[in-house]
Amino acid sequence: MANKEDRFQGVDYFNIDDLLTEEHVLIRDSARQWVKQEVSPIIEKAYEDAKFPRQWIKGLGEIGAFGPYIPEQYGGPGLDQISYGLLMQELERGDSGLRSTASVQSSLVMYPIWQYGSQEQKMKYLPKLGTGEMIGCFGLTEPDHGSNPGGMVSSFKDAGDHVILNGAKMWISNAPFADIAVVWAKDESGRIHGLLVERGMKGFTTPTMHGKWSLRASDTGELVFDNVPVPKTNILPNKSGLGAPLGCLDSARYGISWGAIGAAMDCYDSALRYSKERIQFDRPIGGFQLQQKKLAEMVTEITKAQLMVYRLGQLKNEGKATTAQISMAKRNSVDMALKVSREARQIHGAMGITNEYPIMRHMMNLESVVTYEGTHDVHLLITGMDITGLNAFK
Ligand code: TGC
Ligand code: FAD
Repeated sequence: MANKEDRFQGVDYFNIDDLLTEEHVLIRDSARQWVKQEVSPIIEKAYEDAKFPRQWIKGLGEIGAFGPYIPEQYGGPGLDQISYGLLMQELERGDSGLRSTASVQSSLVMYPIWQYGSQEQKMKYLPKLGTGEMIGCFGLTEPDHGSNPGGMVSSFKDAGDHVILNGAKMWISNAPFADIAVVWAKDESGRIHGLLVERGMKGFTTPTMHGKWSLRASDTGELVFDNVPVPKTNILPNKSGLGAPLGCLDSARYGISWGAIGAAMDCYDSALRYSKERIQFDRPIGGFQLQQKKLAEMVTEITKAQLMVYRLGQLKNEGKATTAQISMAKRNSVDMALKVSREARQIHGAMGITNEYPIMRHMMNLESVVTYEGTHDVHLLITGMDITGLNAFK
């Protein structure tokens, strides 16, 4: 079992660090240090066991990874969007499943409560979600509605002071151990609303999904609602319609656009080091032009993606980032990271398929990341729609 020293050094070919504030660097470096100490020593075992190590939750809260941009009045650190991006980059450098847990908690659970919730809901849930005392999940996808969530069939009926919820969600990150689920379902008129469904509510179960060869260090499950009575005070009052869950996705996709670069950085960092240490034909393999081509193209693509997400972060800080810009960045970063992981795998030769190195794990993880939060195709069609004004979905 791999338990080697984590020698990751970061990748900054265009001196992007010069654009960061002291606070950004401090946040990034603390997260990097935490990942080296707490994640790297056990990630390969967690991956093999297909278990999310729950002992990470407290530390994630302490480094500010749960709702970094949530204001202080709700117990959050009130950081900017570039800080959020840097945190996701460092976590996904450790493992995409780790970043998933932080993405879901921040952008898919805390964000909708903060943006669409009542004052009571914010005060009840946000501080505990921020520390990790409470863990949440986000139920949008259904067995028959993945890319097309607007077709969902989960629904609820009015029953006085509560509603009765029926339906099922699948592929839900953190479902097996979440304390609370933000669930999207239709009312009797067919309008989509967000409901806060708590573990322990009658008729609510969260079976674990097994058999993943990707994102194994993240627990994935179903959400099953069999006549679940949900108090009306648990419905998010301030936004409804498909735009409500899609607004959360904008925030999560933004985080992934940074996160996937972290996975690519780890693959490149490992491949560069390996290319200098591995000797064949009496020379380090890094001296061969074919290996240099791979490495040079990897660092070029990482740098291009870094510049895109940094600018996107500035736009997000100014409240100007569009859904289409976020789609382009999510798609570009994940596609780039997948290609980098495949090239890095080749540079490591046979060792690249083992858990002595992080490459194959990142590569397998990225096969989930390229599908969830909108597939590679869906994001291309969002860009296509934006530039042509023509909707390919309808
Ligand atoms: P469409 O008709 O285009 O839009 C419906 C309404 O929503 C509005 N809207 C948005 N609002 C806010 N933010 C956005 N990003 C928005 N995009 C659209 C839109 O203006 C409209 O509003 P209104 O008032 O006119 O009703 O919707 P559509 O049904 O044609 O679908 C468009 C499409 C395909 C792009 C969308 O459905 C989509 O993005 N599909 C992909 C689904 C997806 O990404 N699912 C992710 C599930 S969560 C997940 O994967 C978590 S993984 C977590 C982890 O582990 O990290
Ligand atoms: P489908 O929508 O069936 O797509 C299948 C293929 O058809 C894809 O290649 C797609 O690009 C293509 N396609 C679909 N429509 C079009 C079109 N109009 N034009 C061209 N091609 C098209 N969901 C949640 O709600 N919460 C979660 O926490 C969550 N976590 C996840 C964790 C993991 C590990 C995974 C793998 C998924 C998770 N998901 C979650 C679900 C994820 O969001 C969906 O898998 C994703 O949206 C795609 O849906 P689908 O798998 O049903 O694919």
